[in-house]
Amino acid sequence: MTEAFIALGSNLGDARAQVSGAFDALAQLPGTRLLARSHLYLTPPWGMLEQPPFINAAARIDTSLSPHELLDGLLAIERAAGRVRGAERWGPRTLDLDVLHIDGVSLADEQLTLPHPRIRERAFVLLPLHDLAPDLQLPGQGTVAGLLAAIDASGCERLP
Ligand code: A4P
Ligand code: MG
Repeated sequence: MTEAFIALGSNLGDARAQVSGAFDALAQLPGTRLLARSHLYLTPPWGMLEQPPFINAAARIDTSLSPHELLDGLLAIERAAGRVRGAERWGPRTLDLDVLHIDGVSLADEQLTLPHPRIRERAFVLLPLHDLAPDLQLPGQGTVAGLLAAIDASGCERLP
């Protein structure tokens, strides 16, 4: 079993319910256990600003799936949540699941880049990841706590 961290995000429909449902769907992936859920965060849109705010969270899992099998599982969960991939990069979505990091894995190919290349720019990823693993070392990037200390997370609100 290998430990991995997944980012969850939604800003269409009942975003909070989508993210809660996605935690449950992660636990149902073959060979996979959900070890921990972060808090939920209400976050201002990043990248494309003219869209609703997001609900973001992160999950810690362990899994016997390979990295690409895990990605395929996440894409299937997104499809089941009714995600339609539009032309717009960074546009609104019912559910977005990204692999942030898999223990011991660094890779970049057509389908998958690990660790996720934009973690350090994103408070909406670092805040929930910090709930789960502040001391996690991201290969080539430093610790989660160090990365979070270096960015402005003031627009993000932790939900009760
Ligand atoms: N892919 C490569 N590496 C990975 C990885 N580590 N995890 C490939 C997941 N996927 C990875 O994904 C496109 C393809 O990236 C996948 O099919 C996979 O083969 P996508 O989610 O359709 O891409 P995208 O969303 O159009 O672009 P990008 O850059 O991945 O966007 P993100 O990172 O998904 O960002 N603002 C807030 N506040 N909160 C958000 O959650 N999300 C986005 C989308 C924009 N702004 C946001 C949020
Ligand atoms: Mg994605």
